Amino acid sequence: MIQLISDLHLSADDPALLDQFRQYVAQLESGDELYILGDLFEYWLGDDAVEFLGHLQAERLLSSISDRGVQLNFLTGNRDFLLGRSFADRCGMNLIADEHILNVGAERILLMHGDRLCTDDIAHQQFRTMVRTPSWQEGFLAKPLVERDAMAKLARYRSEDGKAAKTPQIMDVNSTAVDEVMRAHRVRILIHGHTHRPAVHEIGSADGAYRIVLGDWAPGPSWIRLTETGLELQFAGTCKRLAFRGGANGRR
Ligand code: LP5
Ligand code: MN
Repeated sequence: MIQLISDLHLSADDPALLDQFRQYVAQLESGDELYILGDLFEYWLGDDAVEFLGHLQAERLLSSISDRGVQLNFLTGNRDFLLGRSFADRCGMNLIADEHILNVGAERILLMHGDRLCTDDIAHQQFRTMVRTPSWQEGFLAKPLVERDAMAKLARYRSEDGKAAKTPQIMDVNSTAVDEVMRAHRVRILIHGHTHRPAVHEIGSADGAYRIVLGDWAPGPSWIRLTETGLELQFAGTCKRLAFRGGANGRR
């Protein structure tokens, strides 16, 4: 079975959330696949900062999941984009690209974190471009942890401050960006997180095309269960289902 989650925003300040994650993963069995679509962590300062950020228990939990034979796949979000191969290897996780194609039966499904699709949010796209530059990352990771932490806290503060002045539309995905990325990958199903607006959207511009958005984990877990015949999105005690038509691949 395949399951997908995103936007837990784990932090050492919230041990109850880690407990919820532990309870959720307990139902996964050997041979299952778990896809984490970014922002598993509240913020990430580099793979050398696990102890500093109080994430040793989270690391142990992730390792125990992969030790049980569950395939762990991780694509980074705008909070934990600095999570790298060293941490992933320690936890037995595969790192996958922000535009990852998941083949399930006859379906090709595009997986993303989602922030790249928020193209109306110019300030975010500028910030994103800067922090995704290898030279910027090299410089940041070379700084002492305390300095990195201060910068991250300032960025978080500025982000919250900036969000208060943005309209909900600006912070949602742009429909043209969605259309373009789905056409480029020739998919009719896109799954992402980031916006914390869980839903199954039918995309009007193409027949039988859907955008499915995972929820965050406040107040409770949100996940997608995926099979060859369809998917179920769970959030806040609600379940939305989508049946795959089958055989419609590559029509876009
Ligand atoms: O994260 P969220 O959901 O609150 O908001 C996002 C966008 N914000 C971000 C910024 C992150 O929250 C910061 C994450 C910290 C990562 C830690 C490591 C790297 C440290 C980097 C230090 C420079 O992604 C927000 C969107 C919103 O989603 C909805 O889509 O609107 O975008 C912004 O707020 C863009 C802002 O312009 C970001 C401004 C950050 C400015 C940083 C300056 C700090 C300089 C420090 C120099 C000493
Ligand atoms: Mn995000």
